Amino acid sequence: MARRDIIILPDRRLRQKSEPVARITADIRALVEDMLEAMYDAPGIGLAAIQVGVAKRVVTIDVSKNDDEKCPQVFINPEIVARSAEMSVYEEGCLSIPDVHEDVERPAAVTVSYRDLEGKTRSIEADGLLATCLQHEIDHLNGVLFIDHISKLKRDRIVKKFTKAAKRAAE
Ligand code: K1U
Ligand code: ZN
Repeated sequence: MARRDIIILPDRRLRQKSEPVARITADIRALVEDMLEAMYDAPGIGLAAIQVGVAKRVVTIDVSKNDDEKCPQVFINPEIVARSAEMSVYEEGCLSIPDVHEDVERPAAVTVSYRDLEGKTRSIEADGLLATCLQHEIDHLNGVLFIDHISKLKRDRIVKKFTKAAKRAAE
C-alpha cells in the first residue's frame, strides 16, 4: 500500500493553486518518492502533488508502455511556454475522479520548462500522450480538473455523483 492516499472529488484541496518549490530539499525528494509509489500503485500515468494533499508544484509522469521497464519523469515548477495550434482529443481519466472517462481537446504539442530533481532548469518538447498528461497535471497545479474541459451538464452530473458518495461514506 502506498504511503500517501490520493484525494478524491469533491475534496476542496483539488481546487487549490499549488505553490512553487523554492528549494529542492530532502522533503521534496521524499515527496517525489511517495508520489511515484502512489502513481504506480494506483496505477496511473501521472500525478500532481496536490492529489496527495501537498500544494507544491511537483508532478510525476510515466507514460512508458513497457511494464517491465519503468521510465519515471519528475517535473518541478513546470510551465507551458509554447502550445501547438494543432489540437488533439484524448479520452482522459483522473485518479482523483475514479472510473470517469471523457474526451478532452487540448493542444497536440507543448513545450514545458521545469526544474529537475537536481534543480537544473530544463525544457521538453512533448507531443502525444506525454503532452496530454503534462497539460492534465499542470492543470492540477492550478486547481483545474479535466472535467472543467467538458460540458457543464456532464460536469455537474459527475460532481453531484461524487458529492453524494462522499456524504454516504461520512454517515
Ligand atoms: O493526474 C491524474 O489523475 C492521473 C491520470 C493522468 C492522465 C490520464 C489520462 C490522460 C491524461 C492524464 C491517470 O493516470 S488516470 C489512469 C490512466 O490513465 C491509466 C492507468 C493505467 C494504465 C494506463 C493509464
Ligand atoms: Zn488528474
